[in-house]
This record gives sequence, structure tokens and C-alpha cells, in this order.
Amino acid sequence: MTCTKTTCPYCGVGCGVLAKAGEPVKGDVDHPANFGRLCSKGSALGETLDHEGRLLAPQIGDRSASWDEALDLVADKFRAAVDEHGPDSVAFYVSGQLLTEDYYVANKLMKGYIGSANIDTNSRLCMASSVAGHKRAFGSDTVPGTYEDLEQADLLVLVGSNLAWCHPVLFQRVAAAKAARPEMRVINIDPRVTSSSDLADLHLAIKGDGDTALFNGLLAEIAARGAVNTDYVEAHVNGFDVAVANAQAGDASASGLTDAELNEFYDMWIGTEKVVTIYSQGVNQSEGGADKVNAILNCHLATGRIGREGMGPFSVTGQPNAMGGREVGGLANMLACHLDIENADHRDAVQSAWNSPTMCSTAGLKAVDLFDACARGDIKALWVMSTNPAVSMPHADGVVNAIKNVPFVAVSDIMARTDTGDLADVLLPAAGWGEKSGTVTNSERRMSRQRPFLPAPEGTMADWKIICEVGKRMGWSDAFDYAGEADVFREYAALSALGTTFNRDFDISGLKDISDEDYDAMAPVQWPMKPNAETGGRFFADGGFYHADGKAKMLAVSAPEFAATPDDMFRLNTGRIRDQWHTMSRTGKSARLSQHLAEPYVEIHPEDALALGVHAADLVRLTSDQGTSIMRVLVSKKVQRGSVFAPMHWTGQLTSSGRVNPLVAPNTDPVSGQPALKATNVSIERFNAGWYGFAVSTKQMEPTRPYAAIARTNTGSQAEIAGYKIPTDWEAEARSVTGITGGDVSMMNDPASGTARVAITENGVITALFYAASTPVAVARQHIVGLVGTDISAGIALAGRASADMPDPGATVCSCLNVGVNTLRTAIADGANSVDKLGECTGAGTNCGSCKPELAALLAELKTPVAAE
Ligand SMILES: Nc1nc2c(c(=O)[nH]1)N[C@H]1C(S)=C(S)[C@@H](COP(=O)(O)OP(=O)(O)OC[C@H]3O[C@@H](n4cnc5c(=O)[nH]c(N)nc54)[C@H](O)[C@@H]3O)O[C@H]1N2
Ligand SMILES: Nc1nc2c(c(=O)[nH]1)N[C@H]1C(S)=C(S)[C@@H](COP(=O)(O)OP(=O)(O)OC[C@H]3O[C@@H](n4cnc5c(=O)[nH]c(N)nc54)[C@H](O)[C@@H]3O)O[C@H]1N2
Ligand code: SF4
Ligand SMILES: [Mo]
Repeated sequence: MTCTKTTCPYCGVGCGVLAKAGEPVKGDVDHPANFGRLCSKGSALGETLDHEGRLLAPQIGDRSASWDEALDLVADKFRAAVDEHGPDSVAFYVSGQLLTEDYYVANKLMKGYIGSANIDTNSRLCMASSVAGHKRAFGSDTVPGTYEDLEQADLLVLVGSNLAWCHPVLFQRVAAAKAARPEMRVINIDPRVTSSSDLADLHLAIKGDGDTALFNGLLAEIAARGAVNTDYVEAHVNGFDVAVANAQAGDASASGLTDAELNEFYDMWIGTEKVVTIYSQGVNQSEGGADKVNAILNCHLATGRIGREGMGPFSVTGQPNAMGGREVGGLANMLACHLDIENADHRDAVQSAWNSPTMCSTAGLKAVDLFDACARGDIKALWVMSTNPAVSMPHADGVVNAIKNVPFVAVSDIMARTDTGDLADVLLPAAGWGEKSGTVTNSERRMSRQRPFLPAPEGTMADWKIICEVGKRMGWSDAFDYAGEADVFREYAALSALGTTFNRDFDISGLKDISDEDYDAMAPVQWPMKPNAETGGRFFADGGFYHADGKAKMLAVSAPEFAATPDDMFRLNTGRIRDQWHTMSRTGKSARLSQHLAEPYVEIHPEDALALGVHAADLVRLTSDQGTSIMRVLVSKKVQRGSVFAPMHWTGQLTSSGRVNPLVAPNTDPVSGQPALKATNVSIERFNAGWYGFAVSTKQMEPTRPYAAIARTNTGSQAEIAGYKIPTDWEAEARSVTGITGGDVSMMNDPASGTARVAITENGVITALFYAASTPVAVARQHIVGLVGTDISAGIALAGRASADMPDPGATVCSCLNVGVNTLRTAIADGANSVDKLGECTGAGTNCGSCKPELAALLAELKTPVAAE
């Protein structure tokens, strides 16, 4: 059997992969996004496709049901709510991880048939500020550039983007371009030092939300130094004078940067014609997110550095189909094909194309407002598809209560247990990646096919089909009767001809007559794709904006005046780690991805840690106005004083108290409605546990103790735990935590020092190990994980340390080849003095390369030892 060409289901880079049942996936050398490269998550896809934990039959309450019964129930509940309380009493909350075909029919059902615009998506948490900024500046939600620009640029500016961990293949492309052209420069603008800083010639540790002040400063300087492209501005841009005057009135020092830093930045940016400014969630997820976007766009418009080779602003999308969702109108304030709800001509045109009975006429509820409406009791039926809001929304515990308050909740997911699914009245089992078929659009507007290479498990259904089945059962048989996903795609492509009718950017009507065979074989294609016109490429080099007069608009945006964080509190910044995807429902299944960072943590500056009286590996309790969490302390100079960072990924399935979003405030950008997920004031105190523990088991453990974090291992799972009261019976405690009831127990117990060690063996083979102490347990984690399933003597296992002939590899750095930090340290001590040499000696970094920034950092650290802190 040959490999199937398909597209990675994770980030918005949209890498082409070659997949085959039962084999590791490979990068597709022909795909223009990655040319064969993959990152650690992409490389591990094969390990996440088993059926363990999958939802394999519809569930109504606690029982399995037939599809007919479940679909009828969903349709009846939505119909009844609409009949009794009107169309705005129901809502869909969908996802940038739906395929375009799924997204299109969901939007059609809600906006054109139910007649409400209450369909919003997790892209509200992700791209809404960029969408709003683009529309304000360009008149349309257009990403002007292409990936090649990143390689052709002479200066690449990363703003609020940890590209090394979040768009790793783009980062690898940039790193390769920089290696080939050492004169290329990279600037990283981020309050924290990240793995992306390793490639940067300049890291600007901006104050949180200092971006508008910084880019206003740049605009003022562009004007002051005569660097304006007056021809371009005169021909194609409105609002220049007002924007510049406003910028000149601003104070760039509000960015938190010194004059020297500001000047270095201005010199580099202004002095380099080919500059690309890449931005992501450090820009979007802010109360001033849309203004940050426009502050950046202003600088590119003023210099005319847009839409030409190697230059332009570049908003990188997060999810695999974040861009596709924007195209089909998945957000509550837009119509399909980049048309506007507020525009009656647009509405009429879409309604007549859909031949639909009704059409929403005003914008619907945006994510935060949508869940507020649920909390108020205004929403009577809610359908969540392919997203996990109980984890990923700010004020997550409030969102949990809001969902509980909705009389009828349906959730479509591939997994049986998620924090949101646990709240559902009906669970609908979706076919997952590798099983379903459709298209996704990546950050550079390139549409690629996701193709099936595995049979969909019995009992599952593709998302678009589930939605259409409900549409039919609500009474619209013809409108939702499609022969297959190609049929949905053709209708959507035909509708997009309205883009040209109304002078919009988005038009793929060149594909409206595509045959089923050609759709199956469709090569990656970049839009626009108008009939008889050149396909793909860049926008706006010669103007041609989408405001009525064809001009772009520079906006006078001001640096926000947010209240400063009180002295006794910290600004909580949140984001991603390299090897996990969002709420971990898939990447959490892979043992090697789970070993890079196995536990929820909070990064704290050493001086703050000292002031708080906490040490590395302690647990702390974080408290905000919304709630509390408990996390492991990681003392690090990478964060600024007064600010802490915690990852977003951990869920109630894996941790009892380490989720971050119960803390995060639901403040939103007034323009885009996007939540400010990177700026919540929290107080921090040491969590004084009575005891701490570490356990490994052949079973999947449950997060049951006051602090617990479970991670997958090759032989089962591992758990970090802490409790209040010291157990009196350590054997019972060990059995309860590890879930192992049988076998023989060996134990070492020292009540005086509060330590206890328990080994459980079955026929001489280790099934569980449990270590407890009155301080954070100091045992070699990777070594202990490796003992499960071996017949090493219980006495040696209880020692918790590797003997000389069995070195402890240490925390995983390279997850592809499972190389630990101790192995790397030894190799460096033995003379491996470059990333390539480390690869030769240990294999680290030689597969996907996602860990190369960390290898470089380790080399730098060991070459220039820092004084002990
Ligand atoms: N490994 C991995 N990759 C992913 C994902 C994943 O879950 N895991 N998710 C995907 C998705 S959906 C998305 S949206 C992208 C997100 O990709 P990114 O936006 O790159 O990721 P984040 O870690 O959320 O945030 C980026 C950076 O913003 C910084 N930041 C915080 N506040 C500010 C500020 O005020 N100004 C500036 N300049 N910077 C600030 C943070 O310190 C952080 O390093 O990643 C995608 N790729
Ligand atoms: N604090 C904080 N919170 C954040 C962020 C942050 O930076 N900080 N970032 C925000 C951003 S940018 C994003 S994009 C969100 C992401 O947050 P979510 O969208 O909530 O996270 P996912 O884990 O990707 O959720 C996808 C769900 O869909 C399921 N699924 C997978 N494949 C399929 C399928 O084919 N069909 C169906 N029906 N279901 C499927 C998965 O099992 C999973 O439960 O988080 C946001 N939340
Ligand atoms: S960079 Fe990694 S996660 Fe993103 S699409 Fe490519 S392989 Fe997938
Ligand atoms: Mo995202």
C-alpha cells in the first residue's frame, strides 16, 4: 500500500505529511509549506491514532444510543428552543480544527436556516484581533504575504510569537535561510526569553502590552527620519497624517524598553527594506489586540513594505484551519466568503445563493459573551464541536458553570472523556484525523486536502455529516443533502464568486466545477483562485485594497492605559509548550511527547522566588479574582520580575488543580472581542503540602490528590502528587494512587524523616513504584519510569537513583529519539561543541529538529557557566 498525502492536523503551518496505517508519518517533500520537514508533534502523529479513549458510539446521558436517536434528540431540542424562544436562544461553539466543509455547513445551518448568528469559534480566542485589524486597515481580512517572504526577508521581527515551539517548521525554514544568508537578522519581541530568542540577534523584553507604544514609536521615527514611501502612501493609503501625529504624541518608553534598545530596533527596522513582521498571540490576545495589529500594519503601510518579496506584516494562524474558518464565516460577526453581516446586499446575495428561508441580520454572540449568555440562562441549546471550552476559555470554572446552566448541551468530539464532554447531555462521536476527508487553509492562504488513510471506527461520523443530519432532521432536507464532502466544497467554491461581485479578496470560484476525482487529487493551492486570473501570490504591492475607494487605512491607535499590576501581585502570562497541543486530548496520548515537560508549571524569576520564599520544584498556589490553581515552580531568568508564565494545556483529566484558565480573567478587546489571555493579576504563595509524592504505574492513574499531574509513559503513567495530611498507611496510599491492587509489596518507611518508598511487583516484575517525602521528592524521574516492567530487584528500585552502570538520561530534550539532558551534558563534557556534533553523538535533533533551539541553549549554558544563584 502506498502512502496517502494529507495535511498535519495541528498548527497553522499546514505541513504536508505522508501517512500509512501502522507506520510513523513522514513529511511530504512536495508540499510547499514544509518541503518534507515535520516537527515533534507532527512526527509523533502515528502514536496518537489508536482507539484508546475514543468515543465510539453516541451517548445520551450515561448510556450509548443509536445515531438515529441521538441526532433526532439534538434536532428536536434545537427545534423546540427556536420555536419557543426564537433563533437567538440557541448557539454553536465551533473550532478552527474543523475542516472547511464541516465549518461551511455549520455556518450555513446557523446563519441561513436557524436564522441566528450565534455561531462563534475558538478562533475568537486566537485570530479575532488580527481579523479586526486587517479589516480596519485593508477593508478585508487578508494576509498579504507568503511563506517565502520569511526566507527572503533581510530582517524578520517576531512580535508575541514563539515560532520555535508553535510554528516549528516555519522556524526551521527561517533558521535554514539565516544559515544560508548570515546577514539576515532576527528580532524577537516578547516579555519572556523563549526558544525563539535563540535565533534572534536582538531580544526585546518588552513590557506586557507595550507593543502599541513600541510600534507607534517606530511610526513616529519612520516619519522623522524621512523613511516614508510617499508615492505609495499618496496613491494607496488614507489616514497617514492623523496616524503619524497620533504616534508622535505617544511615548515609546511605555514599551518598557530603554532608549538604546528602541534606537537599535528603529535602526534595524527602518534601515532594512526587506522586513517581515510576524505576529501571533502576544499581539492578538490582549485588551488592546486589534490596536496592536494596526500599529504594526501602520508601519508597513507607511513604508510601502507590503506584498512584495521578503516584506510585509504576517499574522501566523494557530490552528490547522483557522484561516479556513475565517473564509467560511465561522465567526459570529461575519458571513461566508469574507462578506459582511451588516451589509444588506451581502446578506441578500448569500441568502439567495443558499435559497434559505431566513438570514441572520445582526452579529451574534462572541465567545466570552456567548458563555455569559449561557450563564444568564439565555441559551437553551448549545452545540460544541471540536473544541474544549471548559479548559480553553478564560474564567474556565465560570464557563463550566455556564455550560451546566444550559438545558441542552451537545458535544461532538473524538474522545470519550474531555472536560467539556463530561458536561454534555449528548456526545456525538466524530471521525478523527486520518479518517475524515476535506480541506484546510494554512497561514499563507494555501488550501490543502486532509485525506483519509484509516477506516473510520464503526460508530463515528464525519463532522459535516453529523451537522447535515441534524439540519435535515430540523426540516431542511434539500439544503443539507450532499453526496459527499466534494459536493459541499463545490457549493462553497461557487458561493465565493460573490467575492468578486462585491469586490472582496476571497474567491475560489475557479474550483466550483471540480469533479470528485479532481477534488480527491487536489494539490495544495493558494487563493485567490478567480476564474481566468492568476492564482495565489501576494496582495497589495500595487494597492488594490478593499475599502470602497481601494485605499488602505492607517489608524490612530493609542497605547493602552491598563492599570498596573499591584506590587504584591504578578502578571500571569500564558501560552504553549513545544510538545503538547492545546488540551492534550491527542498529544497527551504519546509517551515521548509527554516527557518533554510532564507537569503544569509556573516560571518565576529568581528574585521573585526569593522574595516569596519558594524554591525550584516547590508547589505554589496562584490566586486571582476568578479562582485558584496549584503549580510546580520553575525558577527562571527567562521571565521578567513581576511577571510569571504558565502553560495552557493541562485539563481536569490529567491534573486536579494545575489548570491555568480557572485563574484567567475574561477581559476582552473591545474591538475584536478576543480575550486577553496573557495578562491576569495573580497572587502567589507557597503551597504547604503535608507530603509530596512521585509514582509510576502500569495503569493510567487518576488525578485524585489535592495536587496531582498525570503523564503518559511507555509502560503506563507517572504521577506527581502532593497531599495535606500524611497518610498513616503508605501501602494503601501507594495502591490507591497507582491503581495496582495485586502483587507483592516491598517498603521502606522512615516516619522520622517523613519518607516512604513502596515497590509493587507481580511475579518479580515491577508494576508500580511510589516515593513520598515531606519535601518535593528528589528521585531520578526518567530512571524510575524506565524500571516499570523490568525485573530489577525491588530493593534497588526503591533507591530511586541509577547505579553507575545504568546512567539516568535526565529530563527529555529530544522527544523523537528520547535523548535526555544528562546524556547531552555528558556528550558536551566529552567534547560535542555544536548542535550538529551533539546530533552525531546522541542522535538528538536529527529527526524533526524541534529541539535544536534547546540544544543550542544547553551548549551556550555549559560553555559559559553562570555563577550559582
Ligand atoms: N506546540 C504547540 N504549537 C502550537 C499550539 C499548541 O498548542 N502547541 N497551538 C497553535 C495555536 S492554536 C496557536 S494560536 C499558536 C500560538 O502561537 P504563539 O502565539 O507563538 O504562542 P503563545 O505561547 O500563545 O504566545 C506567544 C508569546 O507571546 C508572548 N507575549 C505575552 N504577552 C505579550 C505582549 O504583551 N507582547 C508581546 N510582544 N508578546 C507577549 C508570550 O510570552 C509568548 O512567548 O500556536 C499554534 N501552535
Ligand atoms: N490561558 C490560555 N488559554 C488559551 C490560549 C492561551 O494562549 N492561553 N489560547 C487559546 C487559543 S489561541 C486556542 S486556539 C484555544 C484552543 O483550545 P481548544 O480548541 O479548546 O483545544 P483543543 O484541545 O484543540 O480542542 C479540540 C477538541 O476537539 C477534539 N477533536 C479532535 N479532532 C476532532 C475532530 O475531527 N472532530 C471533532 N468534533 N472533535 C475533534 C479534541 O479531542 C479536543 O477535545 O485555546 C485558547 N485558550
Ligand atoms: S509545524 Fe509541526 S504541528 Fe505545525 S503543521 Fe507542521 S508538523 Fe504539524
Ligand atoms: Mo489558537
